[in-house]
Amino acid sequence: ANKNGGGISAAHKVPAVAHPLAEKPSEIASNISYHAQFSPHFSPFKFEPEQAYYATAESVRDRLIEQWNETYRHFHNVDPKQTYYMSMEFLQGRALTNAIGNLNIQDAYGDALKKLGHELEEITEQEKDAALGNGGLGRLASCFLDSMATLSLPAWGYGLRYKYGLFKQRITKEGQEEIAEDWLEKFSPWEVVRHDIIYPVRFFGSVEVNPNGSRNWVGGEVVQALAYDVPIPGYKTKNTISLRLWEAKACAEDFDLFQFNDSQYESAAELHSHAQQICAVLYPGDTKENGKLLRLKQQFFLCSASLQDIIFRFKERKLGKGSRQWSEFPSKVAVQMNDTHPTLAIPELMRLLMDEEGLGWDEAWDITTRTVAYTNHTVLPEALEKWSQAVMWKLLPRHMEIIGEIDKRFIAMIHKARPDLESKLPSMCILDNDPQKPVVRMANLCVVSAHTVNGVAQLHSDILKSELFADYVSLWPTKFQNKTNGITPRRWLRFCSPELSSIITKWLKTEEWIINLDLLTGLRQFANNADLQAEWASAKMANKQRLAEYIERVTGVSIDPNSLFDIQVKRIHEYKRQLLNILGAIYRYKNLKEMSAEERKKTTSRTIMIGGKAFATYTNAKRIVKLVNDVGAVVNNDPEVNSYLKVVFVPNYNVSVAEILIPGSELSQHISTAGMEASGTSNMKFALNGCLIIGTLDGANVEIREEIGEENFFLFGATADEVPRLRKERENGKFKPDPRFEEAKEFIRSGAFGSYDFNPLLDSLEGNSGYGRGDYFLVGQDFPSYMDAQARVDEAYKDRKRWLKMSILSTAGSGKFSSDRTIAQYAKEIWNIEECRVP
Ligand code: B1N
Repeated sequence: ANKNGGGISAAHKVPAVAHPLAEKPSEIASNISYHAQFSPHFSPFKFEPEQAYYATAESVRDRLIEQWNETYRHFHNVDPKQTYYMSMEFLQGRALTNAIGNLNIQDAYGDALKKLGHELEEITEQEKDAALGNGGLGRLASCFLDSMATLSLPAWGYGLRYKYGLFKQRITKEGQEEIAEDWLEKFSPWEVVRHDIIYPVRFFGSVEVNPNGSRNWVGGEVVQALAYDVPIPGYKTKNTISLRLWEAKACAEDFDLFQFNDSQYESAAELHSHAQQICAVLYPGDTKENGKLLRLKQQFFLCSASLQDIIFRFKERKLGKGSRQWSEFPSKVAVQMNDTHPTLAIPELMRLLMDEEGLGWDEAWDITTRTVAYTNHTVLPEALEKWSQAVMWKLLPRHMEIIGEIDKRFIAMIHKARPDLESKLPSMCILDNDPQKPVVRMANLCVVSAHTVNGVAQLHSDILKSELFADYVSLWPTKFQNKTNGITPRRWLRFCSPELSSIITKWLKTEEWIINLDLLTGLRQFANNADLQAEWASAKMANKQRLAEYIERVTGVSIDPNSLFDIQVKRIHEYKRQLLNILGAIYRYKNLKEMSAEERKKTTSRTIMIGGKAFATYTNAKRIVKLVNDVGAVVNNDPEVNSYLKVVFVPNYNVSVAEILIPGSELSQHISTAGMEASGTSNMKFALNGCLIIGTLDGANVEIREEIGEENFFLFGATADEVPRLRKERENGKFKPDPRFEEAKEFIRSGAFGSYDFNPLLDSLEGNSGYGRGDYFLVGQDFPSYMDAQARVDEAYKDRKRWLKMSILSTAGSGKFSSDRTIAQYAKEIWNIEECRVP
């Protein structure tokens, strides 16, 4: 049963306490020492960086708790419409620098730690990344939370508290090795468990029909969802919102003492171990899906717990305000589904409204469809979730009934209202009843049920309307929107590059750009100014030096801060074309080898850094990791060329590594096959940090190039609308490869990079058909224009003034890509929510 008594309306409230916040460094220092002594997690008297980190984090958390509670109370009293961002992933990274920065107490904490014999920078590096996400989709969710808090919006995040986040990547002679990352190994100072917020979540069982015809889901296995809250502070606002993460627990009664006493230890604890499995690991796929029952359980667990909590709060806030109508629900609640992963929110909200609250179908459907909205993040066919109907019937029998009914009513509506679309029904309806493999198409369920469907960059949203969801557009012309992604300027400029930030503040004569990023356009007028250029160059150099030290520390490779720092970091995927990058590097190496010493001196020295994780079972992605490492081993140890070229694989790319790489970058590669990268978000982070982009017309690259000017963007490659024709032409044997492309591949085949068998990788670039074969991603097609663009990069870098101007213009043109802009658009155009600022 739901023993939930949480929330704000308990009969006995915590009396108000005056908690004087230390302001002076000496007071802060004693507060930190207090935590080290009285919130002990280690043996006494130890105050190494690790202990100092935990004590500092707890001291900062105390400050957050006050404004956090105030925010909750303010939302409760004002009772505004609130958004719930539901996501299977949040890639939060570290929290300490961000919290200190948002509270604007860097200097005081820096001084306090000095008094205690520590450096703030060193202390912050003790923190483990919270990596409850795979890549762009999870990091976007975290940037969105930062912006929701900063814009003082009534909004929350809901996710899962995975014990093991994204794996740690280690590079061995074999290539990538995955190691479990236990981010909670000690504990996280940023989470607060809410023992009073707990909901039952059922799996399996059956549907019971009551005499009055109503239906009930009974039996099966019941797991408890327990809430852990993480505070999300806003910048220059008191508002501190919550990321509520659910943990799965079995009930004490589920432990079978009788069996245990009978020495049947495993079966006695069976339900406990089932519950523990649910939040054990983050699904490690990014754009690759496989039908794992456990993943479906995770998804349902998130949806059910979150919706029960949302309904609880909806009821709680009505208290003292007379009666609340269910019809008010959509004007109090907006649910945003981050991709199809939380699609089960749709049938679960229907079930809760009908079976638990007694509403009829029509009313429940009206409420559900006015509440939920869906964001699509990919058009890759293998990433579109399809669940086996048989598995769904077993795990969620009541939800399958509801999904079947939604589908039936959708089909009936088409027959009645749009007979012209009847021929499209087989691909438009929700259930795919293919007798070989009957599945539920989650994206179709979302499009049919959500009031709004959006893509994440203009090009991607256009492709959704013209291809993936084309058939629905005439039915619901206003349902489809674009919301170009964004990134938080706090983490991705202000805190990761304090050097560049102070220069920007100095030249703009205001710090306002941190919350109004469009103000960066004010830098344009100074792009040619020699003083700004000199300051800009010295900030870049400082960041490059810090990056070089990091690379040397983790790889042992020493790199030259005077060379051009060229970076590609993202999940390893064939469509992202790290292979194009490394083939280009190989050609460059071969070319350098063939030059005279004199000729070499005239070239632009480069350090090419590539980093990213490969899905553990994605063989070709792992081969790419291996190839980059093996090329690096040869090139970096070749005394003839290694002052002109280095190739480094950056191990274990994650949020905190990105915070070192991005500020130190000068060129970054965003080179996916056009039409395949929905948006990309690191492209925005690099551009914001004055890093130039070499890229295709894909995802948000298109808009970045528009904003910063085409003369400041190294463009190459086929366009999205040319891709289908080019693939056809290849299949018909019409493709003539560039000799440079053939040479680069031949060089690998010759064994120049060791004895590992790269042939399967090279073979994927040959032939003429099939996904992943016949060069589906058009590496060969784009290779010549890529090499030409790289030659333009080399030329541009020789002209320091021109390069610095381009770099300044890149930052100046990045204002649009603030997640504050993105979230303001969601708030206005999808959620219909307004600012609710704590006074
Ligand atoms: O979402 C990002 C985009 O910027 C990227 O272009 C896009 O690739 C990324 C299944 C995904 N799309 N789909 C996923 C993640 C996990 C998973 O299990 C798919 N990630 C993206 C933000 O919009």
